[in-house]
Amino acid sequence: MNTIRNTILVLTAATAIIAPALAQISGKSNSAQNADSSAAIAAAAMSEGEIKKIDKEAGKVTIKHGELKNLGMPPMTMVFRVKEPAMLEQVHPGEKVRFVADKVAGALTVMQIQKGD
Ligand SMILES: [Cu+2]
Repeated sequence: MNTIRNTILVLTAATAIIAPALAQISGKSNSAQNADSSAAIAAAAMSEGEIKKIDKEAGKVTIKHGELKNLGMPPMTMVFRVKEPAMLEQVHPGEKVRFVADKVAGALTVMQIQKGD
C-alpha cells in the first residue's frame, strides 16, 4: 500500500514541476501581468519608423526611422537588412512600424518589427 501512495506522491510532484515548464515552452505566460510588463518594456525599446520600400530578394527594407537610441543614430531614411526574410511579409510600404535594429556582422539589421499605431 505504501508503494502505491509513494507512486502517487511522485506523480503529483512530477506534474507540479512539468506543468509550469510546459506552459513556458508553449509560450503561454502563467501571469497576464508579466506579459503586460514585458510588452511595455519591449515597446519602450522599439524605434518608430515608416516603411518606404521592401526588397524581398535582397532581404532588405528601407525605413524612414526616428531616433535609434540604442545605435545613437538620428532620424533618417536608410536601408536595413532583416534578420528573417519572413519579416518582409509582415509589413508593407507606407505602413508605420515599431522595430528594433542592431548591428549584425557590421550590417544594420532589423531584429524585430511590428505594425505601429
Ligand atoms: Cu539610420
